[in-house]
Amino acid sequence: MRLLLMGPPGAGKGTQAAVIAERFAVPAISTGDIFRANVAQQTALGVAAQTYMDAGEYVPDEITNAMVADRLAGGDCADGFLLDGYPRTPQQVAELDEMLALADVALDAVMLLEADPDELVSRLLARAQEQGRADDTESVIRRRLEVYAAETGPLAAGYAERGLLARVDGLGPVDEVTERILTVLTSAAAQRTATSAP
Ligand code: B4P
Repeated sequence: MRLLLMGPPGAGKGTQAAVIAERFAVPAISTGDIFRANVAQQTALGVAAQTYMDAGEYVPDEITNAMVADRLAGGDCADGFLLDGYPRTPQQVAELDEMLALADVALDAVMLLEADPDELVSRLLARAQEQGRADDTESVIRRRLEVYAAETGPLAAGYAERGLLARVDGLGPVDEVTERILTVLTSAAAQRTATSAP
């Protein structure tokens, strides 16, 4: 399975990605996690990304696209992957399309986790208390939500036109959200098997 998990900050992408990836035996690739690991180690990539992340802005496309291309070239992605938080801009969508076309593979499904802004802010503020992430202050959270609405929200329409988009309600207990996603993916997997059958 080749899957995308989209949704605003705090919708539960990272939370759900781990479970789904395990269920489908594919690597979960979170651009946010890769950036944070690089920031923690102060690599050149981390230094380049940190200012943007701390301000709630997106890291520039050239940096993000090169990082994802490199990660998807890993042998563990040959049979599938779950991309969490990528693509987030039209240029990232175009670049991912090109990467997939070059590898002669296609996406199976794009899941869009949805939740209302008040819930998102309260989840992220709760996480700020638990984990102290630099970008989980209220003003930066509000900025991340604005950037998402302006740049990433509109991308869903393109995937809907391709027949790939599944909207999933991200409200409620984590297990229930997982069940909703698995229901969608099980039917996508069945469809994939049916269309690839001789
Ligand atoms: P991310 O790491 O992707 O951060 P995020 O959008 O906040 O999502 P995250 O996965 O952490 O949170 P989740 O919703 O799971 O990105 C961080 C930054 O990296 C970006 O702002 C940007 O600067 C940069 N970046 C990343 N990708 C990029 C790209 N493609 N292009 C450019 N820049 C990029 O969970 C949030 C909280 O909610 C958690 O505490 C969780 O425990 C809780 N939660 C989850 N599900 C819940 C539920 N059902 N009920 C209650 N709480 C729940």
